[in-house]
Amino acid sequence: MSLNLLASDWIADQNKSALSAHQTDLEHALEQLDRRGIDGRAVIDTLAAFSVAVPSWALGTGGTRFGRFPLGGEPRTIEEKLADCAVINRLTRANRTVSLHIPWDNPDDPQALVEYAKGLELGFDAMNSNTFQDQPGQVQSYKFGSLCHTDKAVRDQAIAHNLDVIALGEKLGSDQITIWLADGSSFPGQMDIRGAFERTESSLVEIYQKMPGDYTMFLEHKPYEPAFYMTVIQDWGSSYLMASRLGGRAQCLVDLGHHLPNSNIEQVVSRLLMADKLGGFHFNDSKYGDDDITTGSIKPYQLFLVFVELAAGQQVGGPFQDKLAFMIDASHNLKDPIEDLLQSTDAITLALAQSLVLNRSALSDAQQNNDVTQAQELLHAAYRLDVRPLVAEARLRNGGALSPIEAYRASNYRRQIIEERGTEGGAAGL
Ligand SMILES: [Mn+2]
Repeated sequence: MSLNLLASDWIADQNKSALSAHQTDLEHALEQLDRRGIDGRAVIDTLAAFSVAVPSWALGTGGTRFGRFPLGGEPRTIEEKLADCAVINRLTRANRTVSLHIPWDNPDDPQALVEYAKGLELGFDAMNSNTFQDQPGQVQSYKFGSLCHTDKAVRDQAIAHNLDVIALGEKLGSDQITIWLADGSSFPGQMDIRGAFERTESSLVEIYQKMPGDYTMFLEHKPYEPAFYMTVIQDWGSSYLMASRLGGRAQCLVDLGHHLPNSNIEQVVSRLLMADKLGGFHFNDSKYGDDDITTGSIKPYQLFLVFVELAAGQQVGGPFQDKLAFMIDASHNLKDPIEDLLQSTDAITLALAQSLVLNRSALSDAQQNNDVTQAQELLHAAYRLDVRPLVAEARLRNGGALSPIEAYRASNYRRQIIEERGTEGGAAGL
């Protein structure tokens, strides 16, 4: 299989020509950090331990409701999706898990899939259920909602689906389920606002109570779309309320694109962290709505500030990975999806690195003394420092590529999978 091209020795070979320039850049970066009293080696250790899950649905070409322009070579099966994820992880060594979407990724034999994934050095992250669209042969329709529906038979079907996803997750070694609460209404008066929340709550309580003891439920809020007037769980406040009513194993998940324009997402992150209700992230970026475009392509400073809040909550370091679920949630309609995910991973890791080189005690002093200028200077000093050599060193140390996109292009992987898989699309699920 084409994966052989991306074996470690091939990547090491690709790295050779850029190695000496990288060493020079790294030494310079470490020197700069040293002058500021920051241990750059410790930063690299944290970066090398970091991993963000790749979503199975992002390997195909996404589209808009107006059209879709497949690139070719899209994975046709869950095995092919995992093969693409493995390529990404071999290049970055920072995407060690995959987040599956059910029923899009329903495996015939879960145990065989676990073995196959292991062979590719991949594990499974949070499972995603889907009650926002009707599947062929489905008895009840989700046209007017799922967990919030007025008809108990529809709610029961949605509850049963979520429990099926949890049971499958158990077989795959996942202990988390992300429930995107897409239910809502498109017109004022269509839905009893309070009743819809209460019905959603009773449905989630049933799922929560039947969840295995080691399982965590993530609630994913969103202000609008697919519904245009209101979503039942529209923001972090409703999400926090619901998660609190459910209990300690229910957490809030922050999808960066699921906020109204100009929302202060880093503040949302801080609040949820403080309340011990932050479960994890869906990383992406957006200009206007839930655009699901490449992380860091529009608001890299916001991404940095989100990581600054995580670092302030002492989520950085050892417990960082255990406490929070980091996932990319993207959809690409122009770029090669693999290149897009490489760029997103790079942006996320860079933001983490920038947050780690922030002089936190000096910032704390500036805040205490109401020295506004100095506070801003300190943030900018961290944000504008070129931390790319640290991120590259973390990749190199883990056996990844110094320049993931260059190595990916040199491998001709896309050309090979177009030959193998053809030019038809469909992997994005919709
Ligand atoms: Mn999401």
